[in-house]
Amino acid sequence: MLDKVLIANRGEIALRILRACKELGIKTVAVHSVADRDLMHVRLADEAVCIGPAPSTQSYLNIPSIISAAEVTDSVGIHPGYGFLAENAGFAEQVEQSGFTFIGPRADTIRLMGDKVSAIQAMKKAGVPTVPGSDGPLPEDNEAIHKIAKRIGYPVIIKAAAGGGGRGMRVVHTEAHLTNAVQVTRTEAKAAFGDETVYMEKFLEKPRHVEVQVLADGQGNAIHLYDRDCSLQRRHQKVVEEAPAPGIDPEARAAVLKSCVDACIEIGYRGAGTFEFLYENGGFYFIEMNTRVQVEHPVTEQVTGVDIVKEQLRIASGMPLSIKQEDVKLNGHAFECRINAEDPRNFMPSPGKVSYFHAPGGNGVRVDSHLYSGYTVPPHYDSLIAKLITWGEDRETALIRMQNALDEMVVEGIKTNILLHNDIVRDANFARGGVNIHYLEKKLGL
Ligand code: MV4
Repeated sequence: MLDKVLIANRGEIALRILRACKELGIKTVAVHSVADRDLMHVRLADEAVCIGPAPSTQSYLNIPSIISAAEVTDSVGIHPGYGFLAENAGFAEQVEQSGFTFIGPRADTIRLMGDKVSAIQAMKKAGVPTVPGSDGPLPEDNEAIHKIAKRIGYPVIIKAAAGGGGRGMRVVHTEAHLTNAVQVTRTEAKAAFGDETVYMEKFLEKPRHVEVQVLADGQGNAIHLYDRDCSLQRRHQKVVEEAPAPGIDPEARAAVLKSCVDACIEIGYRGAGTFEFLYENGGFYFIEMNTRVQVEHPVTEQVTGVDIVKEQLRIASGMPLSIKQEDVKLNGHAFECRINAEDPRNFMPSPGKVSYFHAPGGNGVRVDSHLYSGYTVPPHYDSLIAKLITWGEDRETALIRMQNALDEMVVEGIKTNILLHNDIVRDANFARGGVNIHYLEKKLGL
């Protein structure tokens, strides 16, 4: 097992990783910016190193600073968490070249998935169902582009190969708008990512966002931990997630889960990963793969009993998967509400001092949060302050527990989106299950 792990992140996920390390007897190193001296995990870590000023470009994204911190503390592994450097292939490469273990996939796997065109091609080849599309980058020639769109059928969507997560996309409804849309998306992609490569897909109008969690040890073993539904989102920011995805066609689901496991074996995947799909009219369509632990991983942990972060640490230590597919049993249902420090009227971040915090509790309630009374939420980072997770033997029980938990939770001194969550978990359509990716924005009148 890794002797000492440096946690290259902050907030709730840094605390989550720290707890997993402690359970495994791994020593911990917290790295933090000047603005983050008072983070909960910094207090709890065996060692702490300040890696730079508050802006993340100078601290949590500062690769030399993080690798230096690993060197001076004699760390063995580096866990990137999510966001920041988690899916930066260059970082993974430098970590390994400096003699440390990157707790995640190999750098070339991260690179393969970072380019959405190569990710789709690899998955299609491995038998994962994909969206009808250009099957590669769009050519220069306009006539050729029009031919591809005609074959796919309008509406189509133009996406940047270096994009993902909703950045650099444009929907085209008719032939007349195609040339311009491709041109504008290319220009934006070049400016935002330094890569003007774009590709085309059939635009699915009312899909759900359903994703599959996998674990693979890079030694020929791979399993899935079933699926999650993350359709409830606003401006590509997930708001509520649940596991398993409700009301999915059983045959389509069994097939897609198997295809994800097969793909992991085929590409020699190592670590935790997520296959993102659009789900529409009973069919799954792969769009992207995430090569990190995700914010919403706890809902999967609650319904499978598998500790995903501990598995990441075991895999990085060179151990084979500790669980076999047949041992993974789906048990009950789980929801996660992302609690953000934000203004409920305009969704603007609302940092500041938390004068009082009371976490909910009771049967089937989990709170992943670094918050405490007296903590000041800095303005420099993501506004996620807590993840409220509830489990129940069935979906209705998990939902009632979420309603109660939200009522119990108290955050004073800053604005939060708790009232928005209160509204969502009492929404009749949401209670029924299976709303599509546009539901929340429609409900909010956007
Ligand atoms: C799509 C799509 C419809 N058709 N692709 C947005 C985020 C990025 N991961 C992919 N996205 C989409 N790709 C095709 N072919 C609709 C979206 C989309 C979306 C997807 C998942 C969750 C929320 C979304 C919100 C708007 C658009």
